[in-house]
Amino acid sequence: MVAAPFSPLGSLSVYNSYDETPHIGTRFPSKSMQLSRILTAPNSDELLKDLATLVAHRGVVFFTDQDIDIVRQKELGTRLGELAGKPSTSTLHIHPISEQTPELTADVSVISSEGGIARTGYSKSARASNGWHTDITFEPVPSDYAILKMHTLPAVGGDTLWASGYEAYDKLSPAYQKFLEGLTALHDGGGFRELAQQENRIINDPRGSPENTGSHLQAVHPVIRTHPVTGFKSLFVNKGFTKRIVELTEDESDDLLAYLFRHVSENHDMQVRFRWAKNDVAIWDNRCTFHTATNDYEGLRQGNRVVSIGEKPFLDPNSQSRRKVLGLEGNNAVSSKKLM
Ligand SMILES: O=C(O)CCC(=O)C(=O)O
Ligand SMILES: [Fe+2]
Repeated sequence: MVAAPFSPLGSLSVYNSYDETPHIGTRFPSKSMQLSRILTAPNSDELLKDLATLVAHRGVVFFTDQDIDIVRQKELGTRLGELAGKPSTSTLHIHPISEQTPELTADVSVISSEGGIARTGYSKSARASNGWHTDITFEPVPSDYAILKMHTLPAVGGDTLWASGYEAYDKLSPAYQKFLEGLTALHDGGGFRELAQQENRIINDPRGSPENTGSHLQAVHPVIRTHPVTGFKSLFVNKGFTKRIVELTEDESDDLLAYLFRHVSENHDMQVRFRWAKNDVAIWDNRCTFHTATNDYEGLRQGNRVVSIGEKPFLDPNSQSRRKVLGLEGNNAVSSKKLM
């Protein structure tokens, strides 16, 4: 029996939208859908709660040619998490090395081809897939939602890719899933520590939660986490920040992490690629996705990002796989018969 496909749109079904791929990404193609108007609508709480649920299910949601300004973008970041039930102590993230300019504030990250956060550790000669990451997982209380508005773009290139952590979990064999559920991993923001030292910058502190303090920029999280909004299990290690599986030897950890990073970067059936146009907005869920920029362009590319802080990652042993709940076909585990 196949379950009816679940629609997480709720009150947003009045707007035209489509799924970019089966497992990740939904787009609102018309600029008549403006986030600025959703924020001020009489039923804004209902619309924003449904948007938070939609992003939690679909991983990333794209909006076309938005007029939202940075003040409203921050309000959106705050209200999405609040309506989705984040702890009252969680606010917008202040990046450890966020640029502070008069027009912007410490809780806005400037994403720029000119340098800063988005370029830390970048090397032109390195493999493009080295860029896969989930934002700020070195924080003890990491992010729930992130909102990026791109205002300056090259003529061509500079796409962003996202991958689904739900599908990354669901595609593993039951034996491997079970093994990973017993593990935790060390996440480390060493690149930002080094950049702060080189440029003589002070590490901002606290960073959106009373628990996100200090300059060590390290945290231990479960390798598989339960998403508090959807209840689905997601893979929660990323190439950008995860350095070590705590319970394994160094060699075992290196090999396992290498496998999991390849699992994310080489399975393009769990990815979506977005080609930006000026003033497009992407909202993604940092609890159940990975993403990477594409550094294939010439010229200036710039946007403003707001990252909000969610809850401490946890694994609820009774939580379920997304495929199971949605009635989608099972994973790739092979029966012993097929092996013979
Ligand atoms: O520049 C991009 O495409 C993505 C940058 C990024 O990783 C972010 O905004 O979190
Ligand atoms: Fe990022």
